[in-house]
Amino acid sequence: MAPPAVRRRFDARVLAVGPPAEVAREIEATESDPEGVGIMVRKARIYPVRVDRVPLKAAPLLKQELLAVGGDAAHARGIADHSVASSAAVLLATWSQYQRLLPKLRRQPFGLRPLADEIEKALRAYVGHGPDRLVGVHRALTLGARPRVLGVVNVTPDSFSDGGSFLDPAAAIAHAERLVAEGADAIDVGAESTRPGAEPVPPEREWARLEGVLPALVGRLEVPVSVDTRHAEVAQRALDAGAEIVNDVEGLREAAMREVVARAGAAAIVMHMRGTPATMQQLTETSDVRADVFRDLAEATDRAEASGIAAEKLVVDPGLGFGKTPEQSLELLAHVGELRSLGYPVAVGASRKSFLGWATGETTPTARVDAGVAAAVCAAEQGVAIVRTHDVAPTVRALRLWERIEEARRRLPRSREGRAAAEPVL
Ligand code: HH2
Repeated sequence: MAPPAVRRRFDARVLAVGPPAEVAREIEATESDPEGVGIMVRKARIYPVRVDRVPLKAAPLLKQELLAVGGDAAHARGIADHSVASSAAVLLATWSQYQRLLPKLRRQPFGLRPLADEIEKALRAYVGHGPDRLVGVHRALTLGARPRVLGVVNVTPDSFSDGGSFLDPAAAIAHAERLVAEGADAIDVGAESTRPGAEPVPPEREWARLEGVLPALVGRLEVPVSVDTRHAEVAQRALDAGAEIVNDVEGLREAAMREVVARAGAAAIVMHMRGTPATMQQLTETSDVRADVFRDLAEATDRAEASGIAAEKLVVDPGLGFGKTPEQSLELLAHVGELRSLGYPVAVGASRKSFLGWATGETTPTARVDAGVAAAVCAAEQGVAIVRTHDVAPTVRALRLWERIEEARRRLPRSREGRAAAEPVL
């Protein structure tokens, strides 16, 4: 049935607004009472929150309390007939509704108090700006409105996209300098390919490749240097040589690696991977890749903090392409912003990867540059703090445009009330 003909009198327009500051400005534009801006901004958007393993007795109470504040919650049908012991749930509420919900949940039994604490922590982390600096051993990487660009230098014969190009130290150093001139905010140097099925490189050989490059970069570059390694011995040597960040594709799985990072006071990128590069593509089976990656990264960062690494030194990364099918990598990229709920800055590396080829039909890594740039913008839209890329110049150009667009979105509201509303607090 065709919709009825409507004579346009009111110019009804669905507003493409996101951040609270933008909503506040739209409300101000109606000349509404400034007192009301804050109240209304908190009603403008629903924050769906997923929680797992909600006990049978808690789930109906949770739904009831949400309904009482005007929100809702979805959980397993089996909660009603007691055929399940627990359930995942998706909570649907505005900021204003969470403000009323959380104190009520804290007065309830069956684990609803710790659940309220976790929901609050996730919401605060998600809407917050995150830290403004990632402090390495000596130097800091300033984080900001636009993602910082981590330029890749692979001192390897066999990396999937540039293997052999920079095995010669002089070539690697010149490449790193070029990437910094193109706008890289930090340089990630690696000497072991971790592409699917790659031959492991013994730590001595890995360091032998880095030795002629990494210390020279520390001396020459204005930007922090990160070492891409899964070996504690190599990380130690790199940190001794002045690296600031350890980028571990095994997510600080090894106690020895956590000790090295903690002792040095280095920053660390905790990347998600199941198994090892040799086995990971046989480990892609999962019913919910986002839930798995989220939980694994939460556990990995808990372990890291328990080993003495300060929370503000950590960054999380979903590890696109590492033990993931192309569909799973795309799903993770599409929702990468939800990792902000963990409370750490998020890094993502998509450039030239085979899932981009799967999506675009480009079979050679160097033909996937544009797709990698698009992936970086997709990550920027979701509040990712760091993008790791081989293609610094086009990525920086695209992110500069993105930053200008973002500034247009985040122009401050006029009124004091509006500005306060743009920084929601629970
Ligand atoms: N991807 C690669 C290597 N290291 N580190 C993080 N944090 N995130 C990533 O997505 C990531 C990473 C794979 O890319 P590359 O280093 O170019 O390939 P290879 O492992 O073949 O050297």
